Amino acid sequence: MMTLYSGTTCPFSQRSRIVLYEKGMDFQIVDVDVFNLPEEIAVMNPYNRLPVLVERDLTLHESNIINEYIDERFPHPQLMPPEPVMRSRARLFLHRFEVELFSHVVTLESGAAAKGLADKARAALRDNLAQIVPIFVKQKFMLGEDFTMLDVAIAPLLWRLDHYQIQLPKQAAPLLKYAERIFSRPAFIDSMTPAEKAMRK
Ligand SMILES: N[C@@H](CCC(=O)N[C@@H](CS)C(=O)NCC(=O)O)C(=O)O
Repeated sequence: MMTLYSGTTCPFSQRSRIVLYEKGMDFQIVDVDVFNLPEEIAVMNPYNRLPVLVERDLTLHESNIINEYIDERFPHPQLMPPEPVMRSRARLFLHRFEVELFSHVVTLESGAAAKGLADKARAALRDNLAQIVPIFVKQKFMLGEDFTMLDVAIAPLLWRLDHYQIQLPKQAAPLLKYAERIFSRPAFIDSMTPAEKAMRK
């Protein structure tokens, strides 16, 4: 059985929890306090971060790498596009999310960020999210009509917009509607910890 070491408030861990619940197979989640990491995490992940996935003699870190492994191991429902061109486009998007969005999420998550830095991170997130709004005027999910790994990757950020004190302009309504579509999925609801549920009214 797979075991996921997951931070109870960690957006990257939430990504992997969403994938596990979307697949509907047997797994175990070990809740970890991100601000008080047990020593075993450093043994499993040289960067001492969550999430970490263990299955028999395989130990993985990095949420996107963990998620692709789960997707290949349990192919239904498939979350990465099946065909090589779309698959590589999806990977490029995932990379851009990390550079343009989640680098700023990391700043906000590290409670130690100075106020100026945190405000810059909020502004960058607001502006970069505003740029993807037109996608959702035309389609239901990031890559088209189906829920994919890209929707998994961005969902924890969309859930935390109020929690991070990010205010999007009125024109972002299609993005917020898209977020609601993700939030209503049973796997998304099941993936949340009590601390995450409390982040949004
Ligand atoms: N790029 C990593 C980011 C993981 C990450 O930053 N995890 C945070 C919690 S949300 C963590 O473990 N922080 C503990 C620390 O840095 O001491 C991923 O996608 O898994």
